[in-house]
Amino acid sequence: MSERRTISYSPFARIEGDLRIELDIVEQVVESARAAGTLYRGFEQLLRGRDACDGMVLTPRICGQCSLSHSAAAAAALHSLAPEEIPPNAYLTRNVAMGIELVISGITHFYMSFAPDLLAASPDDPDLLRFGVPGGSSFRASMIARRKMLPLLGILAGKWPNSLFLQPGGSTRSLDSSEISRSLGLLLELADFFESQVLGDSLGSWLALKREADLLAWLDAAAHASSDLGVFAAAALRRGLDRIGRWQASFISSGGWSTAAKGHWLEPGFHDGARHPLELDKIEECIAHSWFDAQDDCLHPSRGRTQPEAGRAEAYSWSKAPRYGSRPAEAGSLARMICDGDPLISDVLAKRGASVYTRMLARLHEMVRVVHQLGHWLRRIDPDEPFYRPIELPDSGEGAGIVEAPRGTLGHWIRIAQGKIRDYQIIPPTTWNCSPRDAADLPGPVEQALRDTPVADADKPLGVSHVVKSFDPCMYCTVH
Ligand code: NFE
Repeated sequence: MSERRTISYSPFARIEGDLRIELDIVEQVVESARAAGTLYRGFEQLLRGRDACDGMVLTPRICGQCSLSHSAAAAAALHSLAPEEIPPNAYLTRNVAMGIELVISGITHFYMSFAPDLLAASPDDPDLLRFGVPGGSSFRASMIARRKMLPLLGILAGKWPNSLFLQPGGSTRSLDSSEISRSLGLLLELADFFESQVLGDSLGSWLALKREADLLAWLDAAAHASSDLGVFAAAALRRGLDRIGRWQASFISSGGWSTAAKGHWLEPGFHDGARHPLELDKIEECIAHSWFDAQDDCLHPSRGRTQPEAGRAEAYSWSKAPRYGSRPAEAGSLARMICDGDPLISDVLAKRGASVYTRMLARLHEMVRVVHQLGHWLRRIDPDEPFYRPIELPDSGEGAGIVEAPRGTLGHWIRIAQGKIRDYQIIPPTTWNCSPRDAADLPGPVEQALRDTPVADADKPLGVSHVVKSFDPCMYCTVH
């Protein structure tokens, strides 16, 4: 008879918030998984009845990692209620600030959350000692680089987290030319960290890699092989991280980082082997297995409801289950790179699937792309032009603000009447990724990606941890 058991893992070390993973394990391999957000928060209920603009103050408090993203989505949702365009400077400063938030988040995730597990899996590997927390040389360098980004956010946003500089009319923090120069200087220090520590190469040379064969040849050079990315790639492939965390992925990306009312730096889309235009009408949130009142199972967020009902027997998570055209979708760096048709990551995906390795490589690669792009946006800011335009909001109406947060697509849907919030619905990226099953019993992306993960030692489920952390879950955002 085959050995079969169910094990629950919670909490997970070094992830944001409260996640429980329940696994059905047969012959030391995961047969099925359930991902649960075990904390209830209630931000959507908190917002009901408040002033229309309160979302910009309250929703950044959902999370310290992506507070700017929530603030940008809240401001964009209000802006969508008004016809006026905002100045180009507003888009550019928003993009730079959100790009920095993405890089801070990505550095934190790689060095503080993911890489220490590589060392834990092979504690005698001298190459991996650099990833030790808190003493490893790479860990220390990453925390210094991260800290240096905070003054840059101080210049751009006034403060971080929980800045109020993004408003429906643009940015209330105008930059003068000396602040732009200082920002460019700080950006050079960030680029230097990526070149000397992460890549062992220039940003430009890395960005010239277009296929997996280029990457493998690049890894042959000693300076690249001994960089943090080189050591990660070798360790990940040695451990078979290209064979776990795989699922038949569909991807969602809003493109993000718009530089005008229309037009994104990255192509938006829904990708299921081919890219389709992103149609926001196809988004629904289902609650068949969530602790919410289930009068209507799946609703578009503009009609969504958040009515907790803790007693439901068939439910196992405080996360709802977002679906796109009834299908689960992965959000995040890998999704953005695939929807954008990034040649390197698309080729790695074709060869190695939506695996732990591909997902982590996509996050590192995207950070390099963003760091490279930040200078272009900064240099396009014109200090003599406005950053803000006063916008008159209507008393009633409904709108949506969709942005790309570090972990993926983030949407805020707002309905106001007589200047007050009637309804506010939020779908953060980890709600996409860590969603529970839906009414058709379709598991969410993390649940599907955990299938077939070997669990040789149930007391040390490192493979499970690699898979879960490759999605960089933030459960505070998930359950908001
Ligand atoms: Ni709480 Fe957040 C998520 C991100 S949503 S970290 O999930 O990135 O803006």
